[in-house]
Amino acid sequence: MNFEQIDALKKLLSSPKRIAIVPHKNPDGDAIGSTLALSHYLSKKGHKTNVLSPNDFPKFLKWMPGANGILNFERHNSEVKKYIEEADLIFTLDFNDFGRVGQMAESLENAKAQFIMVDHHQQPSDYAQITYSDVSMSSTCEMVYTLIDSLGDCDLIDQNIANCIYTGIMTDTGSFKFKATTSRDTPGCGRSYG
Ligand SMILES: [Mn+2]
Repeated sequence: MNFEQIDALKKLLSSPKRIAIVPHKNPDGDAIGSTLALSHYLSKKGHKTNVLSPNDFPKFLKWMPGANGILNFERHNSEVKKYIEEADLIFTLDFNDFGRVGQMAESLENAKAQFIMVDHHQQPSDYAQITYSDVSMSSTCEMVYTLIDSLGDCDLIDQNIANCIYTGIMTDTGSFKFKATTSRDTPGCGRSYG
C-alpha cells in the first residue's frame, strides 16, 4: 500500500464501522483465508464485521477459525443483502471485478458503502475508493498481512489470524512452489512505529 492509501484507510477505520468482507464466487483457500483473517483483525480493532460469500465454500476449508460465521448469498439471501445495504465499508478480497461474484453483483453495485479492494489479479476495475492491487503478491493473504503491517498492527496478529493467512499463502503458492513465492522480509513487524 502507498502512504496515501494507508492514510485513507486509517481514517476510515478510526471510528467503529459496520464492515462487509466479500470473497469471489466459488471461494478457494486464499479467498476464505484472507476474508477471515481480515475479519478477525478488524473485529479486534472494534469494528462489526461480516464475511459474505456469493456461495458456499469447500468442506476442506470449514475448519478455519470463523468459517462457521460466514453467510452465503445463495443460502442467506435476505440477510446478506441487508448486511451489504447497512455496511459503511465493503472490502472485496481476491477479486477485482463485480463479474466475479455472480448474482451478488447487483447488491454490491447498489451499496452505499465505500469500497476497498485488496487483490493480486491483473486489470482491476475501478469501483473501489481504495484500490490495493499488486500482481507481484503471491496471494491476497500475503496482502492482508502487508495491510495489517502497514497499519502498524502486527501485534494484533494472533493464532487465528496467522492460521487464516498461512492457509491462503500455502494454497495460492501450491505449498510455496509457484513463481510468486518470496522470502520477503517484513518491513514493520517486530519494529516500532513512530
Ligand atoms: Mn488468490
